[in-house]
Amino acid sequence: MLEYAICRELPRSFEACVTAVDNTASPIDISLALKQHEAYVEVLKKHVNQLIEVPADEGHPVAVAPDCCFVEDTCVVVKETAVLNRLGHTSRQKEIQGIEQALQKVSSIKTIVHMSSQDETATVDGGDCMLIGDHLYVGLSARTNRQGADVLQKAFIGACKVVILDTLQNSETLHLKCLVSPLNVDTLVVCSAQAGKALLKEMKEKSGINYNAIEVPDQVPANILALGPDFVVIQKNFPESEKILNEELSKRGYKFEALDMSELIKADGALTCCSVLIP
Ligand code: CIR
Repeated sequence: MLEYAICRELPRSFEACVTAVDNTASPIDISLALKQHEAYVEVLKKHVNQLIEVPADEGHPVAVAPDCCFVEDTCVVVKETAVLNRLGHTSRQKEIQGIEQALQKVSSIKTIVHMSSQDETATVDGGDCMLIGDHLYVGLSARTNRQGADVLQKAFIGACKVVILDTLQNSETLHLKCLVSPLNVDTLVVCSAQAGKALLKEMKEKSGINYNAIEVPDQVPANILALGPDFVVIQKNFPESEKILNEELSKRGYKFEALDMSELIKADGALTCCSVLIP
């Protein structure tokens, strides 16, 4: 069982969040968003020993607070070290306040590095970072830059191998984990679109690891949340991808639950983004 997870309450101001990707999406239904987030937290409670819940941050101007439930972007944790990111969108940079206290409650974390004190031009969103075994993949994107990847590389020296990926840079994709997410150390779920294929190719080439891939046609359900060795959370409402995941996960002996995250998707959130998992 996972030892810790950090999540953050959804602020009422989440209602004002807009999608960067699809500006035709209908407005966020805040009551439904709160219910969907609550259901997500309930699943975490069942699969994690200690859940650290950070209160919502309603104290900032509207542009800052709404995204604070997407805690994944605020930090990267590898073994005994946590890096508090300098987030790629200036409106989100204050979200690390509150997360530092949560990280201090994790007994396995001995060092907390503030990215901003290492390089004030560095930016990283945790959604661009994916730890698989002892490889930390860092996708350079509109949110994550080379300086940010360098700070991670230095902070995690001896703890993992940092593999920097370039493929996202020229794509419309917000984050690395919008296209790919790990089921376990050997197998990834990948969006079968061209951008997903290109990313998987780069990961394999740069790591020398021949990952198995479960390909799904839609981008949103390519983001799964693996909670421990045999349980996975997947997205509801994407029938074609859900059918593939259902078959592939059952075949591999995984149990899973499908969650409807329609209102969080409207703010470009998915499954991994609402928690930081610490083994
Ligand atoms: C943003 O644009 O930063 C948020 N509206 C969405 C962040 C989602 N984060 C993630 O998938 N890791």
